[in-house]
Parts: sequence; structure tokens; C-alpha cells
Amino acid sequence: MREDVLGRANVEDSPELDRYYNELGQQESYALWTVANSIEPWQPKPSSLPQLWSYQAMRPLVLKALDLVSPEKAGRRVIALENPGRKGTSACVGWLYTGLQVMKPGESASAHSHASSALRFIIEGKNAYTVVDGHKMDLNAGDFVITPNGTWHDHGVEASGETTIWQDGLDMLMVNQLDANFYAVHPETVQKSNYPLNDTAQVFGGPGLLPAGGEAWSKPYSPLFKYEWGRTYETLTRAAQATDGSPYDGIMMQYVNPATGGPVMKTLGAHIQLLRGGERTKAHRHTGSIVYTVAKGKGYSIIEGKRYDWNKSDIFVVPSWAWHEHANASERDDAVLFSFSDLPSMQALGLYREETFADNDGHQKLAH
Ligand code: GTQ
Repeated sequence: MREDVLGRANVEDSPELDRYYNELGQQESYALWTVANSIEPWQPKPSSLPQLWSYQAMRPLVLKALDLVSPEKAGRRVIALENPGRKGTSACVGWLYTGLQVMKPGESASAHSHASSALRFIIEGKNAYTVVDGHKMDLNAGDFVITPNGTWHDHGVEASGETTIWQDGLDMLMVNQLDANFYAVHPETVQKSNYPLNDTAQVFGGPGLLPAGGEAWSKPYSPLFKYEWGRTYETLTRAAQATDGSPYDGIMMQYVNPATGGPVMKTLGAHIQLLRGGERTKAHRHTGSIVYTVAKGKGYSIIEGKRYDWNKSDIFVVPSWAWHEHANASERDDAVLFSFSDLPSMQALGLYREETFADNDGHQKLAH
């Protein structure tokens, strides 16, 4: 890819150069100028495409897996979402992975750990649970839970519960890119739960309150593990009574590690945002890839000039540096978007950048 710009590679081909490139190839080397303009783009050029997965279309396919494979055989019974621009990479956007895991009452999936970090957002069901390093939590629709880097985790649905579908989000593809992943199977299939049910949420989940003194937390991830939907939604609606939030994000909250105020895990973060009735945000773009799940309501997002209409539990992705803006389709009811992202990685590595859309009162023109 030649570019006729001073400071960029612009070397014309010739038979002599072709012979030279062949010689270099034989020594496992190459001339930088043949690839420089591609490997040093002027700005991020994600091959991931914006994409929306309709829950209405995915749900029956996910439920079908219940009759086709057992969690014992599958390890995890998950239908994963792959970006159409990234076939073969297992990525839903950037180096993020997401999938819909389904379990019947009484089923469980065995305990393991990995160097990658995972999170889950419960889409539907009742009385599911996860055990993270011996801490057992019950999970219901709208709950958000983390299983950080290196922690043992297993999960299932209580016999008294209902078939549960949750969304898994992992950084494993990014960790694999860095050749840093490890995986281990727990010596016992199911971890013993050593603590009272929901203990970390009980101890660390107070509103603006943390245990004084003794119970300090020094691990590099949130001690809270679980963020319950009821309190999360209440927090959003209370904030909406007192602030207009951001013109780009509406009323947006970050799930944080209460011990630091920072993201829940080092690599992956998560947000929840409320769009009030009739609200339409302005467009912005930033580095970092985002996976959105519609937690409540209906609306649409415009991503790189194309409109994506969404309904409850739909999942859609915004690639890095893609313009995006959101709208609530209802004038009366609020809409809520859950999202997870690699923003903590971007920030930690000093790669975060953001830009607002200046023209047209902050709104993209729809491409036809
Ligand atoms: O539960 O840790 O969807 O390791 C994919 C890989 C979930 C998990 C997935 C995993 C997990």
C-alpha cells in the first residue's frame, strides 16, 4: 500500500526489487517499506465491523443446545458470537470474546481457572449461581458478576431454579495475543463454598461504605464480585433525578472496585447507562472495543453512519474508534444498556483517546 505523502512509504515495484524481496524472504526478513503504511495506520483501522445479534433470533438456537450437548461434555455450553469481519478469530469485536451460556435447573459446569478474566451478565432465568474462589453467589436476571484472572470458578442452576441464559465476556483472545494464557482444572469438579452465600456483596457492597480497618482488600480486582440488578437500576434512576448525565452517554455508571474506585478488573471493565424517555445522545468515538447488551427498553444506535435498532437482550458491538450515538425509542420509558469493554487495558497502556463529533449538532448523517 503506497502513499504519496512525505514521510510515508512510496516505493514503486521493479523486477530488481522483486528479486531483492525474495532474497530477504529467504532470510526470514522483509523490507519495512513494503508494509509500513499498513502496520502504522494514521488512526485505528479495526477489521471488526459494527454488528447486532438479535436475541429473538439467538434465543431458540441457544435453547436448542440444551438437548444437543451436556455441560459435562462441552465444558461450558456456550454459543459464542463472532464478528463478520473477524471470521476464524472467535472475536465478537477487537480481541473481546462473548457468548451466551445456557443451563437447566440442576446442571452445573466444572471448576476451572485461567489467566484470562471473565464476567457475566444474566439475561434470563432464576436461581443460577457461581462460585468464585469459594465465594458462592446466587444470580438472577440483570445481575453482573466477575471471575477475575486466576480465580477458581464453577457455576450452575439450582434444582429449584429456572433455565438460565447468561452472557459471558472474556479477554482470553487478547491474553492469547500476548501469549500469556494459562488454564487449570480444579482437583474437585465443584468447589466447596467456604463462606456465607453472597458474603462479598454483603460486606463490600454497602452504598458508600467499606469495612473499616481489618478487612482491607489488596487483590487487583473488585472484592464485590457480584453487582445486583435491583441496586444497580435504583442507582441509575436516582442519579437521573439529579443530573442530565453526559451528552454522549446519558446517565452512565462504571461498575467499580469499591476498594480503589477503578475498574472491576485490570483488563476488562463494565458500564451501565440509562437513556431517559426520548433521550438521544451525541456521537463520539474512542479507542477500545465495546460490547453492549440491552438490559431494558428499546431504541437504536447509529454506528459509523448506520442505524441498528435494538430490543431487550439484543447484543451489539462498537469497534475501536467507531463513531457511535444512542437513542431511546420510547418517549416515556427509560432504556438501559449494559456494556463491557477493554477500556481498562486501553487506559492502563496509555492508549486511550477520545473525540467528539463536531458537525451537524453532534449527530452522524445516516449513510444510505
Ligand atoms: O466460564 O470461564 O463462555 O472459560 C468461555 C470460556 C466461559 C468460563 C466462556 C470460559 C468461560
